[in-house]
Amino acid sequence: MSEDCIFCSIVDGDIPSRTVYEDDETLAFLDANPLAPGHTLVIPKAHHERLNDLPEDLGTEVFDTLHYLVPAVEDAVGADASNVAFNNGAEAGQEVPHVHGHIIPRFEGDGGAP
Ligand code: DGP
Repeated sequence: MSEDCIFCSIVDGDIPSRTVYEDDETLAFLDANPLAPGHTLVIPKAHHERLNDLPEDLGTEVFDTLHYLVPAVEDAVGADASNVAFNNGAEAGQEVPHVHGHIIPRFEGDGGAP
């Protein structure tokens, strides 16, 4: 837990979010600024800023959640495909310094990758 981390506040329930999935180690919720319907973020509950900082076993938990959720999110919104991405570090566009993977549903004819 980091005092001034938005995503830690979501884990703690201090900031509301739309939960998509939760287990002991990971949480998934809808992105507040969705790039597509169903745009979902998957995070470790524990605070780690970047993938580089993530213990290997927790990385496995995050990947397991992504592996389960990608087809579930696609099915839920009727998507044909999805972009699954991590912005890793501020210079790479990471705005929230708590590891998170994006699941961005994609639809035929929607214009290609973001
Ligand atoms: P990134 O650029 O990879 O750090 O993406 C951060 C994402 O987090 C961005 O798509 C918007 C989302 N986001 C930021 N603040 C909040 C919040 O308070 N709630 C939710 N649900 N999403 C947020």
